[in-house]
Amino acid sequence: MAKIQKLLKITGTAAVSSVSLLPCACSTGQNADDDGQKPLNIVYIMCDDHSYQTVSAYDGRFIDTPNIDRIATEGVRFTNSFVANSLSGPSRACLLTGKHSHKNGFTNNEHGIFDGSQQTVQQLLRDAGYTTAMVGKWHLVSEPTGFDYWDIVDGQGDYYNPVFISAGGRRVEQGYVTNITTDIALRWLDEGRDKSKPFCLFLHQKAPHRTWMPDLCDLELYDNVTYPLPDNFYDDYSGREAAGIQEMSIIKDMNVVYDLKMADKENEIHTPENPALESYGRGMYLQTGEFRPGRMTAEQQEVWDAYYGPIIEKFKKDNLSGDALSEWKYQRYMHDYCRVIHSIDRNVGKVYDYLKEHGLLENTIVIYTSDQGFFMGEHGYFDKRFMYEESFRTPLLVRAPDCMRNALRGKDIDGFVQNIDHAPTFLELAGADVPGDIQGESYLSLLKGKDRGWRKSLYYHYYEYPAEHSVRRHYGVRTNGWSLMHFYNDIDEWELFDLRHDPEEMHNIYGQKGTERITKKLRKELSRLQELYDDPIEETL
Ligand code: SGN
Ligand code: CA
Repeated sequence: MAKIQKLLKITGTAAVSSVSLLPCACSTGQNADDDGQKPLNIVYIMCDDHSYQTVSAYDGRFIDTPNIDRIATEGVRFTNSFVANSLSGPSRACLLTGKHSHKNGFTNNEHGIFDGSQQTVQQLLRDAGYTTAMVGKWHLVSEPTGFDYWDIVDGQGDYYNPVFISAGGRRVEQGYVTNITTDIALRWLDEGRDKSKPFCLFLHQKAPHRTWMPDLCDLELYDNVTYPLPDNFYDDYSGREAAGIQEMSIIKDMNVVYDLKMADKENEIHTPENPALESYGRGMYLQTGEFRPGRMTAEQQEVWDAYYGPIIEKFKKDNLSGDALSEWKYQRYMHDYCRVIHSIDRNVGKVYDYLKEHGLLENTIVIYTSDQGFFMGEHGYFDKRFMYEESFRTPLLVRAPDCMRNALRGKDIDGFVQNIDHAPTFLELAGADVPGDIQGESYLSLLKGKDRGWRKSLYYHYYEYPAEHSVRRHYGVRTNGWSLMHFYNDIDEWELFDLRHDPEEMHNIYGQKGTERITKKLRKELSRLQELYDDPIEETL
């Protein structure tokens, strides 16, 4: 412990990084009035793979996130927030277009290239007089369009000393990605934007994406915490074929060297989890991704090794196997993941403080969400992709500005919202027309406490297969109490869950006696949604 603290002092890595913010010339801006009719500023903070289970506003079992929670306590918490396609690139394309994947063209990460010439919310906002910026993870392959300013990480981005790409070219930023991304965004708010216009800032953190690398100052955090194992960690997937044939199991697929950083100097730890990675020892580890030579500075590596070294030694000595090994993996995964979240929370606090200090909270809507949900060991999984609740849902907290929020402060909103809804919401906030081809709905009415006529069901469609993690293609419908999904391509399996009685989705009751009526109703609703969103699916394979 003392050694690590000392090393931290040497490297100068600190909890709060050191961007110097110039005094702000603007105060509340000129774009809000008391009844919220005029355009408001928008700060949209989206993380990558942040599960609602690890936002304490939703679930207090794992971690405390006071800064993120404050958005809910001073604003609202959406209790039914979902995505349309639980994967990064597709989710971002849904966000920016307000359309489902088959309409915006970006259905999967592996082959997608976003067509930036199509209609996007950022361009429409610009047309409506806003200045727009995009900072952080972009992941849409083509260059960003429609922003006055953009500064994005390269692909997935790196945790340490990340490469950023802007209109001016590529550069390496020294430090930890969550701090750097936040600082760039605040610098734009402070010095970069046209202060005569309302602004819309997309602040997209790369964290907490795999491989969950904490900031050096957070390495020891939660060391004494033991995380509760989910009830269904040892799921046997009976009756759920698609659930069983994936490759995202902590037990069988999570790699102790690659994912959990057990790269011993002697190169003795090899990983039996995944045959493709069988020889994934330190030698390989040090050549890839975050650990390839030159990514971390020598000082950073020294702090890192000082923390992981003893854990690696103990891991070797203990020589765990079976359930003990699986549960050890789960604990390490949760430790790293929660530490990464802690840094996000601290940086959300930095954004909040900036807005407050500069009088901007009064006329800015602040949104906190993730590009999708994430499994924290439920069904034995990490990753996302499935229409199962943990990955289909995503946190959504909204702090409306003072002029709108009095009636709603600290309340829950339970209407079904989806990531295609942000674009029309932002446009309505801006006082701009919402084009007819946008498929989402503005949730401004929900924020104002009105939910008459709001949607009662959601459509989902996931496409990325064959691909990493082997989650089969599927589409489905979710209503208040039911989830129906159809896995297709090289499989033909329907799954039906009674969410009121089986919230963990362990019992597929599709085809069982007594479910005929509800199945018929849901199949009809599914067809209605496929027609509504113009996503005709061949049911016969
Ligand atoms: C990477 C990860 C996967 C993850 C995808 C998609 N592997 O390929 O585990 O599912 O991204 O994630 S890694 O070894 O490269 O980390 S997404 O959030 O970007 O869609
Ligand atoms: Ca993601």
